[in-house]
Amino acid sequence: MASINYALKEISCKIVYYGPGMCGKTTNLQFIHQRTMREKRGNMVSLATPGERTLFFDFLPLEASQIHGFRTKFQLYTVPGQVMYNSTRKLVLRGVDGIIFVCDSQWEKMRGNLESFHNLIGNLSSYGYSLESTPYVVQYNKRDLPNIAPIEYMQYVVNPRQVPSFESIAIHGNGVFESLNAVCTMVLAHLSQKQKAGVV
Ligand SMILES: Nc1nc2c(ncn2[C@@H]2O[C@H](COP(=O)(O)OP(=O)(O)O)[C@@H](O)[C@H]2O)c(=O)[nH]1
Ligand SMILES: [Mg+2]
Repeated sequence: MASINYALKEISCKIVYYGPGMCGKTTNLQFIHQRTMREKRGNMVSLATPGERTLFFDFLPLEASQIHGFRTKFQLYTVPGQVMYNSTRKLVLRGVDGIIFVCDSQWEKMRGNLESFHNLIGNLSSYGYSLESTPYVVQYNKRDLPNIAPIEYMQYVVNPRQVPSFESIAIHGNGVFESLNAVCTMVLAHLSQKQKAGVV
């Protein structure tokens, strides 16, 4: 959950890019890192795992929105996609504030998308979290490829709750900041609701 540092007047939120291997999670982070002013971001750090990499970096959004005088800071993480790394995936979800569920739009990846979606639900529940209580958006990536499923079909498969969704071409940056901004806005609204309710 978001950590609030009263001394520094800073709120830190954790955003996780979740989805099957090779769907474009790292590409999202790389694009954001490239396009964010140096003073607004920390270093992008790669934690190497044998086959794939989990990445995170500190990120201060350009708006640097002040909520009741607090600076907001977002830490973006990706998870390793392959089935064998489930313990790492679970660990990265610990304390998550918001999720961008990234899908690969190619027809042959539909099963992988759905498996990853169910894996997300299962891993969240191991911490007592759920999609109902966690702000998240869905990103339909690789819209530039020829063999892609229509959005309506993908919505039916991986977005039963009809949360905000975005088409993207992460290699060119299309839809990347749109997805990030949407989830960050949802996370801050969620936090402010909890504050009002006296939960944090
Ligand atoms: N054509 C196309 N390729 C993409 C897109 N996004 C990512 N890729 C490619 O897909 C591969 C896997 O991307 P990566 O970000 O490493 O996936 P991850 O495993 O989810 O982190 C890389 O070769 C990327 O260049 C996209 O929107 N369109
Ligand atoms: Mg990756």
